[in-house]
Amino acid sequence: MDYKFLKIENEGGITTLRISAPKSLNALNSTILKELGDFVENIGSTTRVLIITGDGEKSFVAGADISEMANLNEQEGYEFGKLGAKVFRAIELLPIPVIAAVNGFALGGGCELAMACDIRIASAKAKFGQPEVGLGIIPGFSGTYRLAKLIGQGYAKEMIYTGKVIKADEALRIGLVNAIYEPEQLMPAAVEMARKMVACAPIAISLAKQSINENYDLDATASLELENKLFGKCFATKDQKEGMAAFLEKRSANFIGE
Ligand code: CO8
Repeated sequence: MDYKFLKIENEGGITTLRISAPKSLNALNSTILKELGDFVENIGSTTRVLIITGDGEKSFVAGADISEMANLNEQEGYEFGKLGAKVFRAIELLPIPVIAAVNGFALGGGCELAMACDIRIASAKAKFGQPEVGLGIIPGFSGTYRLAKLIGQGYAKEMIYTGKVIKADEALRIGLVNAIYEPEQLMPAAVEMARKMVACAPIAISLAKQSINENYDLDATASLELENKLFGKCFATKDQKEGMAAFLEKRSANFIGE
């Protein structure tokens, strides 16, 4: 599939995906959502880490496309929300790390997209918010779920009920992002983080991600049991033998993803 709204580059196992709809500050219309869904479904094994960012200097993603939503009826609203939620869930379930490099506005569906990624880092110019109630809707791409899980119900409710937009330093303070960089340092920082991940055992990272993701909704006993099972699985991989042999032989490990 040729993408109209996605710009994709791959170097050394690190794929950078830029959402590019300059006329609407990269707002997500249904074509972009379908392109994202297709990209995720066909991502292939050359991508070891995915970085998602927004094209241009101003915006990561300024939300779902308001002009497309303006005249939807209840059923159409349900379907549009379902499409976004499905694509974001597919991103969350990718068996590789996904870093959101938030370069500007991350509002509504943009904040929700960033939250579907494993890790968020931001430009000092980034702004975050769930302004949907000001438009007469609620966060509909899984924002009520993920924001409350990520930063706690109290502050999530304040952000969602007021629709307030917060700056990068406040996003850092509440744990919505891991780190802030000067705008020109954001992508180098994302790539540096991704390189550290590429140097590690891919199956181990994938199992760690599965454990963290699935533990989210389990009780303590089930969580620890799951982690125990996935921990055991690591010992069926060649990379575990290689990683430990390399340590004992005082050399660098050469992981093969098996
Ligand atoms: N949708 C469509 N167009 C947009 C959007 C958007 N979300 N955001 C910006 N644009 C367009 C503007 O309309 C404008 O177009 P034009 O040049 O044709 O007038 C262009 O982008 C540039 O925007 P501005 O002139 O407004 O730029 P400013 O720098 O003045 O302001 C802002 C930037 C603050 C980002 C401002 O554009 C804004 O407030 N945008 C809307 C942000 C917003 O409310 N986002 C949430 C949308 S709702 C949502 O995401 C719901 C997700 C769940 C959906 C569930 C489905 C049922």
